[in-house]
Amino acid sequence: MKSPERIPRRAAIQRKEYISMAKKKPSPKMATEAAVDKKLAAQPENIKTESLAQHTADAAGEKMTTNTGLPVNDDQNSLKGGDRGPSLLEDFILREKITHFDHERIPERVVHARGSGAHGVFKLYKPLAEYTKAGFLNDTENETPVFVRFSTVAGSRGSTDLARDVRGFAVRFYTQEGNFDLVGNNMPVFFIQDAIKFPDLIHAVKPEPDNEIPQAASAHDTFWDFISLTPESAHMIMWAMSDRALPRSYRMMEGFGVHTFRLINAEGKASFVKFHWKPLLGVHSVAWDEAQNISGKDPDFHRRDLWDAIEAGAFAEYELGLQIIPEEDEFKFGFDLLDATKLVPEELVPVQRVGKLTLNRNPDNFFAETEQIAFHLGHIVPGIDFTNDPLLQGRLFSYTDTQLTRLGGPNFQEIPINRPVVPVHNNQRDGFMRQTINRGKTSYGPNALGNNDPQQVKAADGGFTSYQERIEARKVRARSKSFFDHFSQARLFFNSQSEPEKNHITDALSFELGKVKMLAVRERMLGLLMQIDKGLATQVAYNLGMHLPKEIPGNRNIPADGDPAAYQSVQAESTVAVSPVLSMAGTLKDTVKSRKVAILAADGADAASLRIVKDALEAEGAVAEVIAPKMGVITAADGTQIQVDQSFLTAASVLFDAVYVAGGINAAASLEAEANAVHFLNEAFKHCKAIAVSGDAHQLLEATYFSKKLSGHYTEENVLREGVLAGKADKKFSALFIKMIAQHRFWEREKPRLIPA
Ligand code: HDD
Repeated sequence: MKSPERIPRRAAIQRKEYISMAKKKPSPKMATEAAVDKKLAAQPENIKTESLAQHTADAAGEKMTTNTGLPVNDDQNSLKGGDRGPSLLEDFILREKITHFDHERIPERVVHARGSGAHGVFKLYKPLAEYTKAGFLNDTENETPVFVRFSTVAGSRGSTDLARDVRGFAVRFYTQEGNFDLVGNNMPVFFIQDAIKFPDLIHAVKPEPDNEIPQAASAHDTFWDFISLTPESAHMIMWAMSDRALPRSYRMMEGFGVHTFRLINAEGKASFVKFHWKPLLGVHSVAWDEAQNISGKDPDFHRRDLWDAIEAGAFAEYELGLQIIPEEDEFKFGFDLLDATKLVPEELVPVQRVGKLTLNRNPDNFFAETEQIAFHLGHIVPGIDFTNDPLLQGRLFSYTDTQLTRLGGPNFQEIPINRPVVPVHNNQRDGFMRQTINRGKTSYGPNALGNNDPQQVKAADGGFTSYQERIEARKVRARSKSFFDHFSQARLFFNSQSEPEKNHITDALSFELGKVKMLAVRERMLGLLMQIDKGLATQVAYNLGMHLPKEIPGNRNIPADGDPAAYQSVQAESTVAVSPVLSMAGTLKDTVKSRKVAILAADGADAASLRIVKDALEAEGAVAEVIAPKMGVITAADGTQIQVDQSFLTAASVLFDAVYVAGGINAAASLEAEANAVHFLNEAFKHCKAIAVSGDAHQLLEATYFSKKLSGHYTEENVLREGVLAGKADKKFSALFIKMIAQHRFWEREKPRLIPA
């Protein structure tokens, strides 16, 4: 096979110049400039960063010019007839600046508008030649550059990160055979089975069209009206109402390709495949009350978390998992592999972990990279192909189509973040904003004038060929009979949850339906829930002050001439009754890396007890911040000064994973007098977080509403059950606190429901 020409040789040189230029900037440097230098020099280089460098500009140390390169003398004042006179039309500098500004905005994505991106690399553990000929899935030597964009679905570009919503998990691999995009979500199934229903689903969940309310929320009438009439959504609704819809961090959620795809090996043999991403920090979520608070305190919480972690070198890591299903097994599951409302239980087909994705570099420019990346399910490489999943098939149209409006024309693939790392040659030409200068007379094929270039590529040399699936069918507008089991996996998911997770689903449904004004919609939803789990429906009905309905709502997604009976749900049981991996209870809980811990302190704090815990946390990779009544420094009991990171005005317990109260009797007395400090602890307790209090600060603990509810015996066993530790702050204390934080949350605290805050 002809080895692919690597464009970025020039880029590599330019990038080196760019980096060394940045390193050589004139001194003395501002602190921020020095930070930029450091970042540039630290950027991991790969073929994609090299190609991006060709298009990257840095104004540090440069003179200002217009867009035509004219040095600008005065960018502060417009050209006027007299210093108090009218501005002149002649002022091309004013016009250029304002015109560009006037056109800075592009349409936000119609869904997944709110997102955050990061660069990284993918490294394969073992060649997968048995299943696929895809080059990047056979190359264990080289890392494949990637760009990932995480997103929420329903909210606008400026909406909160903490909405109850599905999260997008879109990964682009810049492979030597072109871009491969895995455009997935953090949930393995979807609301609908056929892409033709996507506009209906999205119109229902987006803010209502008359008053554009509510923003980034599914808790309103139109969404639940649609869902209550669409039983195929039942399984996804269980996921969306679970804590999976409230991730603690993009770095702590799973990803799924959702559809069944195909892998094809060099012999042309195909297997079905489901793609998974497994985060190495485990799968963790926040509480709903906490999410709502974070939305006010820091609506950029997830974006900031990802950015800060990467800046601090705590790179986000996920393993790529594959569930491979031989073609012969297509019909052995009792559900249809082409139905995107179904997952393949890991008990039936284990997930093989085949490689690791590491997100190690923040974008240089949000708009240029994160906003302009144009993902598409149809960006595939030889060795990977589609199936007939009707949701997948419709997506194949939608993604390119939407970019034409969003990015303004057919040349969006030339935007630097969208360019593959291999050369592009074809006979497509012109259009708005064309960048490439195509030489030669021919832009058609066949041609004799130009040697018939560019040449098509033989399959044996890497030319893409579609999998030759045999199809013999009538052309029909129809839904397969095998798609009508709407409830078995919704039940499987619910039954697989821990008790606290089940309670959260009940609460979420009660909250969402509590926001629905139309009684008939709530009633229909209860009818739908009854088909998933009677106990769940009964509890939600109780919370809503309603009775279970006598009538079960049917499926209303029926064609005009369709027989309603033929479209109703088929009652079935899942072959697997419980799938423990669907619960987050058993996820990895072995690290505090990048977790945020608030250390409450005040003047008179015991410096030793503060430092011993802070050092121990930082040694394990956690981030500890000192929170005090005011900014600046506090003076410890021994006279040393301790830097304060935030005051109670800007900090809040919801922005941390755990709280530690440093010792010092006087400091504890000051904190006790500070209502915000007591609230900090109460709220952390409410959200089931790890709390540790140094022995002589016990009086602050006693000021909380929860201290009387504790056993008062801070043995390891009690502490790991209750999540509250008090005692002498020493090495053992710190180690126990770290163990508690790694547990993530003490959800059992919610059981007696004793928590106001
Ligand atoms: Fe989609 C964006 C994921 C069904 C139409 N989708 C989009 C993004 C993600 C997904 C992660 C954001 C990509 C980015 O960060 O730029 N979408 C999914 C998943 C689906 C799904 C996992 C079901 C399994 N989507 C789906 C259907 C349709 C679309 C059925 C249309 C028929 N999706 C779009 C879109 C978007 C999009 C309108 C908006 C912006 C964009 O594509 O680039 O084309």
